[in-house]
Amino acid sequence: MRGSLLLASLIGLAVAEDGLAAWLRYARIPGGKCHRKKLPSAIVTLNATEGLPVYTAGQELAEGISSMFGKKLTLEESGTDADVPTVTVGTVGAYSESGGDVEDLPELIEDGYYLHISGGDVLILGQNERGALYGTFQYLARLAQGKVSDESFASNPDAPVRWVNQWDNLRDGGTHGSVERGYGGDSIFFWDGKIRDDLTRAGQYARLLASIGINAVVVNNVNANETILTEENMDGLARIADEFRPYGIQLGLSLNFASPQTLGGLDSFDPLDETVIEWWQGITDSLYERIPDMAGYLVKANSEGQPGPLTYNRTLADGANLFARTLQPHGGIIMFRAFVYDHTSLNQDLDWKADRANAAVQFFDGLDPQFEDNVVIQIKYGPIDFQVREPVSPLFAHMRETGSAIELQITQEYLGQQAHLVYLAPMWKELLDFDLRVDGEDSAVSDIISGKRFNNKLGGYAGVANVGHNTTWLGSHLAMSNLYAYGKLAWDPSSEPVDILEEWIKMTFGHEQEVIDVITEMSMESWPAYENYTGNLGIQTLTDILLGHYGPNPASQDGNPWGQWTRADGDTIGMDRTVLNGTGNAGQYPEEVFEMYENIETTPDNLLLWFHHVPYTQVLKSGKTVIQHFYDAHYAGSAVAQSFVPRWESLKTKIDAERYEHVLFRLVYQAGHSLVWRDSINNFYFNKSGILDEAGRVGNHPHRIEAEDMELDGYRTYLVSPFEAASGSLCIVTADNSTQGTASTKLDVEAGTYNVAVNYYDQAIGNSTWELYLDEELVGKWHGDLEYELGRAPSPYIDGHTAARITFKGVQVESGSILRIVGTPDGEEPAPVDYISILPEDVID
Ligand code: GCV
Repeated sequence: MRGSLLLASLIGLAVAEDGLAAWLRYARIPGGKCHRKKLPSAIVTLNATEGLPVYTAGQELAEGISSMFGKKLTLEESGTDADVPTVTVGTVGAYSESGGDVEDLPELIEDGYYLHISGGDVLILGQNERGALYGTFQYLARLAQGKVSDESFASNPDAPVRWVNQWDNLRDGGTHGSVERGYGGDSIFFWDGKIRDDLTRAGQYARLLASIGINAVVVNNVNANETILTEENMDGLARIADEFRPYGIQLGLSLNFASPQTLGGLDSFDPLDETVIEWWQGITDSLYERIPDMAGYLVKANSEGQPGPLTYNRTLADGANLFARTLQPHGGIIMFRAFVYDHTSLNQDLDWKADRANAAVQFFDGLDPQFEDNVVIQIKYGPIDFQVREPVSPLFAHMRETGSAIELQITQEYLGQQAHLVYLAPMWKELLDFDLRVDGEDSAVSDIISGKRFNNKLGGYAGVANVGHNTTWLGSHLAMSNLYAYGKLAWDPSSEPVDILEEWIKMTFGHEQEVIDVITEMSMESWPAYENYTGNLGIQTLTDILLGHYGPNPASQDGNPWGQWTRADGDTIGMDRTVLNGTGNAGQYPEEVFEMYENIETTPDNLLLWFHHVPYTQVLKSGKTVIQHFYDAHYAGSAVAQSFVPRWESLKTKIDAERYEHVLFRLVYQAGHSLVWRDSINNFYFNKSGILDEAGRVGNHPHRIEAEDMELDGYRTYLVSPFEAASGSLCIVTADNSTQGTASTKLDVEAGTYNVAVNYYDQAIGNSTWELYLDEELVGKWHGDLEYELGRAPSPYIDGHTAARITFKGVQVESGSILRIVGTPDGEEPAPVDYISILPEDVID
């Protein structure tokens, strides 16, 4: 593909791209020829062995410079003539052995690198081979951004653990398909219970990850299947590790705690039982025999149905240490998840003090000194589960003797599932910068996990990425900024999200200032916008937590033992997490932070409902009431999402057609779905509270024609559940699965040009067809096939997940025209329609 890129840029055409190369496209640099003199002519790799990172670095340099500048470099194994500008790459040790002067080198820690650029003479030295490759990617990234100036600096990672987690299942099917919470297609590692024969994508993934400083990938789901440990699958894992190794990426493995019983045939999985210990030691030894550089394990225990040590009245430390000890002879580490809670017995009606947010600190209480040195506690950023806004988990303040890692989620499970643009780095940055004030001292989360604050040897980052076989990796080109930013922040949490974004855009979409500006502005506005239209004031993402975690369904959060409660009733809303009256969760934070959250006056508005239970009429620091803030924020957030479409369209001639159209499709969809969110949430809380929107918008839609109010033939009305997912609670569906339905109405608008929007439901159980006519003239025809176009969780229901909008722009409408929609059902999908909006220019509703 790079060859064709080169050719196309030579002849000045925009080229179609499928996203596979992501930010490593090595596209031709504008005006690159002028820079050739500042580039090396030869590459020297020191002590390079094929299949290891320094060798890879040499290949990458040759390919990158040729592709970006059209300059072919020679590859040498030892020094070149002094007058040939050369890029030399290797480890500090190899450089020293080759006679290089290492006396004055800045200090490098594991994985760190030194980069010295002086015209075409470039020296890239890694503390280890991986560091040399990181330095190489950094040099190439600079070139890809058009930076050819001299430079000399060392760069060390902030934390030793910079892992990616994949929630890949061994098989497709079941509730979660091939990749749990994955929106980019099937697993790149597994198929049909085994490791894929063709692991090309695994190698390509490793290349991408190495370029952003990641050092390990846990390849299988934390909801682990014991059959990952069959002899055949262990052989397969070794093949994945072989694909990773040239890029310095180590393989990590999720384990199912009960494997000694379910796979090994033992009658127990008690972590203190000698036969169980021996069994695990045997497994670990045979894995390391196959994969001597394996990174270690990841374990989810006693959580959401996963087995664990508590079954035997053993502690979580007993569980973690079991694996830690088997790994110690091999130098491996165990990432033990703090995501431990009981989803079966929490009851919000019986116990005002019940709180899932308390679980992690309670379960790990007192265990800190008991963990082995090679245990890292992997803690989700917030106390619940990857919500649009959470305070940082208080557990970070409790793990002092044991290293901890923050678990971030690149895959947007609760944040739009890659069908909505949400750039996550600003949220991560806020979390990493948050100062927990442990013992009244500076205690930024980033300093706790790097090991600096409590002097821990281990710690760092785990990012749940969940890429898939789709060429876009994550299912959306723009979502790849999140993967890129994750690596960059894990390397250096002091980096600014906006800077990271701009470098990503340059490498991914090119150097045109307008392209950089538009994508930067849209991305930086996207998290606040999404928060605005999905869940404000710390109430969490008000999604359907029982199904899909995608569309709106606030009622689903309460009344079940999952504990993601809002405690909304007719007058009040929010979780009381104070020590004084509530669940006591605020008391799990160190003193200064506790005081801030305990007191409603000092709790920031954006976490008000996380920590306090208040009336809808509670006045915020902004002067608005809670309910009015809800209404306004939902309108403001969805208005931003509407604006993404024209902003992206302004880049039409500046971006290759394939990626332009792919992104446009998603942004148009997001604009429509943000309205579904806005109206669902506003209707829901209006219905609950009975408080009118001061601006008169909620429940008042003068441009809408409700489908149920039209003349129906072959269609019937249908009460939608949840009610707020339909305008007026009702939609229409065809009378049966085989009869066409028609809904018509006479338009009562002035003659003119309008945008005509149709809100319909696209379920994953058929591909209905809709046709829209004005006075017998076809305005548009579309199919219910979003389940193939978007990777987001499919839903069979008529609900907030499946609600969608299609808009026909610039339609000439006559007063008294007959508007008719014809729906043809397919499979089980009854061509559902919610409403039609006849919108004057610039009106969205
Ligand atoms: C892998 C949430 C997700 C689950 C996930 C779990 C976890 O509950 O919805 O899909 O399971 O978190 O992180 O273990």
